[in-house]
Amino acid sequence: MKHRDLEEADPEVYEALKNEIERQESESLEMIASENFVPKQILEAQGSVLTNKYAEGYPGKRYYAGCEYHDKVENLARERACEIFGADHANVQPHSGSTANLAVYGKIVGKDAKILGPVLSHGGHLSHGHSVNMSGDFFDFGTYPINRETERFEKEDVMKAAKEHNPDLIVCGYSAYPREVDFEMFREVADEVDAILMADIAHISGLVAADEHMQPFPHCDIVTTTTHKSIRGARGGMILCKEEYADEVDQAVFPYSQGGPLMHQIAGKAVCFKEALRPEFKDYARQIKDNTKSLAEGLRSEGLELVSGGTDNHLVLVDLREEDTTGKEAESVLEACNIVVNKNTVPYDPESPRVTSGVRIGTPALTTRGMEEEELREIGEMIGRVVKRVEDEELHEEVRGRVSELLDEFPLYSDSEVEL
Ligand code: DSN
Repeated sequence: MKHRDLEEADPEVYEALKNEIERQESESLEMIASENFVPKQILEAQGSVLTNKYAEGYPGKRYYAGCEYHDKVENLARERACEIFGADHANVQPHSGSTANLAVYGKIVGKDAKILGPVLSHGGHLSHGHSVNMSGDFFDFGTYPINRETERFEKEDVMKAAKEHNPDLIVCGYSAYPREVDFEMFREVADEVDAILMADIAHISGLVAADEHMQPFPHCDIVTTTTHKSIRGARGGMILCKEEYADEVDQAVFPYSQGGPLMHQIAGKAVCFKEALRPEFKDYARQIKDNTKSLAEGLRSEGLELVSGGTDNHLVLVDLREEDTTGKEAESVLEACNIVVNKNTVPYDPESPRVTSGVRIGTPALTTRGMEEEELREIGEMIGRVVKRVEDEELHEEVRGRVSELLDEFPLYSDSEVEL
């Protein structure tokens, strides 16, 4: 086997990677609510020799020999995850948040089970029972809506849906919900219909880790998450649970729904959890929330409406129903201004999911760059102006200029001594 530098071995892939570093560093303001930038130590763990080994099973109970260091790494990840989230047990092997959810549905309640999840267009995720997703195809999902008046999930609506559907498991936790998830309220509903309560905290796990959001435990029985959004770690998934579900959760992941774990990713998760346990991470999570509030103020100062009137977490959902544009157009015009957001349905959206009447905007990635309230308020104002004047090329040019200045002022990787 001959080792070569990537540049020499595969110049095409090398060039694409270099271009992507450049894009992330200095071409646009990253405001997709589910994205973030990991530090070099996580990239290093993910790019490690742990990719070379099969490690089916769990620490101390592997199917192949030679797993001493894999056990060490996986145990570190599991212990740190339990410490962060106050869980009795952690399974760090799911390849993604969707596979974590499917593993729980498939093994914990089984294929004939009734499950209750949020309406997708009211903030849910495809893996919460949408008909185009395996979750909606294989399981009998019912849905609960967001309240039309408050634009929040209210107990009376969830209870009504739960009594009608009589689920074995209820899913709470969302991809586009700007408010705190009231796990305690969901517990009350779950108890009323004798259902298991599962929270999907993929979006908010960084806030939960820092105690900047209500804790899902002890209210929830099982908690799934990704590890690469607000918690800022290696891309992947995880399942946390109370002791009584520990064995079943482990079986749900391996051998029920996955084979060999991606041990290099698990190393990245372990490093992420170490970072999340540092006091600085609490400051980061607090800053995410402060930044999102400032972003909301900036948007509102330009006359834009926000779903539920504001935000408690890392994202806002702009309601464009009163504007002269759609989510699709706003996303595209903002991208042309080098501000990256995504179109998103708003509750009771008259437009299709391909067009939508909203945009979802998040702050974890810009907070990682070091931006604070002043910058986020200014960015909110810029977004507001662009959305109100989608055809004003002169304004777009001006915004591109200011975006470029902000990117220079808040470097991502380029001011570090490490080479990527
Ligand atoms: N794609 C993610 C999001 O943007 O919310 C969810 O998996």
